[in-house]
Formats: sequence, structure tokens, C-alpha cells
Amino acid sequence: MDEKILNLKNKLTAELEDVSSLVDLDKIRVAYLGKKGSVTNLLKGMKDMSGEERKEFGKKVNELKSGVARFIEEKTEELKRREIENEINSMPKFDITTPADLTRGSYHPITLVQRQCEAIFRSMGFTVEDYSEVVTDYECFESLNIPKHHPARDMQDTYYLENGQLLKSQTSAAQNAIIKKYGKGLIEKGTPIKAIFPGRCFRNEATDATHENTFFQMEGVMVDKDISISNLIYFMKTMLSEVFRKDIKVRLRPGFFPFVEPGFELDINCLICGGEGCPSCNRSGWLELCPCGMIHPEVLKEGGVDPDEYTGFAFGLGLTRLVMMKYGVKDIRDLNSGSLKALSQFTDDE
Ligand code: FA5
Repeated sequence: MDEKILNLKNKLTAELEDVSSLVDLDKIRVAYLGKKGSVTNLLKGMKDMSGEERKEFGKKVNELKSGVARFIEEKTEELKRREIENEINSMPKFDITTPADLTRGSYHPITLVQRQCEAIFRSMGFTVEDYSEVVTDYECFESLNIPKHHPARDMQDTYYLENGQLLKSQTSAAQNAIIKKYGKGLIEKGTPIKAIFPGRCFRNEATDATHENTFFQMEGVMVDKDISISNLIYFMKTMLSEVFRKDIKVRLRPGFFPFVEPGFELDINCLICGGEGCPSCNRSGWLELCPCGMIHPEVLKEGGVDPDEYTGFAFGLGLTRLVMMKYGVKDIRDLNSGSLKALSQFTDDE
């Protein structure tokens, strides 16, 4: 019996040396520790043993069992670490010190990703809208269920102009106009409102690796009969898998915005550090990318759409942060630096 234990240990050690994926490792775990696994089978042979023999053998098998579990745990950690390293190494390399190729012009990376997002949403039947950068208090706040003196205004440190207008602090400022523009078609012809509107936003931020005072968002709305959170999640997932061309980890958590109910924060696993925590994700492993939710009935009503008959979702994608994740740009400020050395490295949307 002792020989059986030793053989099993040697076999496991050899198999663990060869294993290179978490899926295969799980197969090994089941083969050894599962209900019908080799270690579990050893215990079955104990029924024919005498009391003393059984005690001695049981102790050894239990030691083997915890040893096997420890080996597998260590191997799991090692493979996870390797997966993260591979993920990081496979990202396009953005090197701020690369000499600039000034013989030809290039698009700004934000333009490239914005165009890519526009193409993705167009292919799903959305129209692309443009909107001004100077807007009224009504557009940016009041039409969005944020009356004057509402505490939610403190979430954004807004630049006001002397004439009472303001620099758009969020692309949501166009929501009311878009709902009004396409609401007639919805009510009279049953054509759903499906629009995205990218744009530059301004906030008086203390800047850091993920915050700029001037950045891009891309808003999206869809309103029709029976629109639900499932529709919202479907469009978000499709957009992200198309932009990154691979599966990426996201998480959805509750978020508060007065113009949606319920509201969510959609975070993306940081692709700079693979989720370990770094300055680009404020050491949390996650990056706030796309708040979203079901449009608040008051906002639909303000746009002339009956909330008892229609529902809709809205999202506010952080386009500049998406660019950071897509191209591995560690500091958001590099994107506004105007440095041709940095920016001329992006010559197409790949
Ligand atoms: C908003 O601006 C809401 N209008 C989003 C929204 C739309 C919610 C529709 C619900 C429905 P927030 O302030 O969290 O939310 O900004 C949205 C995204 O813009 C953030 O997740 C982030 O990716 C990006 N963002 C915000 N502030 C900055 C900044 N200073 N620098 C760079 N990106 C920023």
C-alpha cells in the first residue's frame, strides 16, 4: 500500500510539471481528488484492513490528500501569474520614447477608437449624433432630473461661463435633445430611438493617471417598448468584445446617477497590470469605464416620451479610458500631451 501512495505521488509530480493551462490543471485535480479520483479510491481499499492497519494507512492517505491539494494550489497560482504575464506581453506596446515618424500624419488614438466604436454601433442600427460643447444648465442637469442645488451636481466640478452656460461635463447633456429629436418617430411609427453621441467633456479635475480636465465620453441611448437591462448588457458586451477582439473581465455594480434607475457602474479589469493593481487603476485592479442604467421615467417624460409605455437604457462610456486600456497607455495625460513622439505611434485601428 505504501508503494501505491509513493507511485501516486510520483505520477502527480510528473503530471504537474507538464501541465500548462488552468483547464488541464482542473482535470488533474478531479482525477486525483474528485469523487472517483485516485486518492479517494485508495481510501476505498481500507475496508479489508485490520483496525491498526486502517488507522496507519488512513493517516498516510490524508497526508497525501492535503499534499496533493497544496501542490495543485501552488500550481494554480503559478499558472494564473503566467496568464497575466502573457496577457500583458500580448498587449500592443506603447512606448513614449519611440522616435517619431514625422514623414506622415496620423490620427489621434482617441479618433481611431471613437471611429471604431461608431462603426460597431452603426452596424447594430444606431445613428451617430454630434452635439455642442457649450451647453445650458437645462441640458446638462435639469433635463436629467438634477434640479438646481441637487447634491448630485457636486459629483462633477463644472466650468461655468459668464453668460450662465457651461462646458459640457458629460455627454448625457445631449440626452434630452436626442429623445426629443427621435421621440416623434418612436410614438408615431414605432421606430426605436437608437443613438450614440461621442463628445469632449470638461471638468475641473485634479489630474492624475486616470483623470484629465478634458476627456472624451461616448453616450448611448436606446428607447422602445420592453427594453430591459438584458438589452443594455448585450450591447455593452458586444461593444467591448469588438473593441478588444477578445474576452475581457468586466464587473457590474450598483451606481447612482439621478437620470437612471436602476443605475450601474461597469468596470473593466485593468489591462495594464492584469488586475494586480497599479497607478493606472488607482491600485484597485479595476477601472471605471462605463456607467449605465435604465433611463429614469422623469427623463423620458421631459423628452416627451410616455414612461408607462416605453422604457430605455443609457450608458456613458469613458472613451479616453477605453483608449488607455486598448493601447496600454499608462497615463491619461500622455493622450493630451500633443507629443508627436507618443501619438504618431498609432497609425490604424489595430
Ligand atoms: C457620467 O458622466 C454619466 N453621465 C454617465 C452615465 C450616462 C451614467 C448614462 C448613466 C447613464 P461619470 O462621471 O462616472 O458618469 O463618467 C463616466 C465615465 O467617464 C467614467 O467611468 C470614466 O470612464 C470617464 N471619466 C469621468 N471623469 C473623467 C476624467 N476626469 N478623466 C477621464 N475620464 C473620465
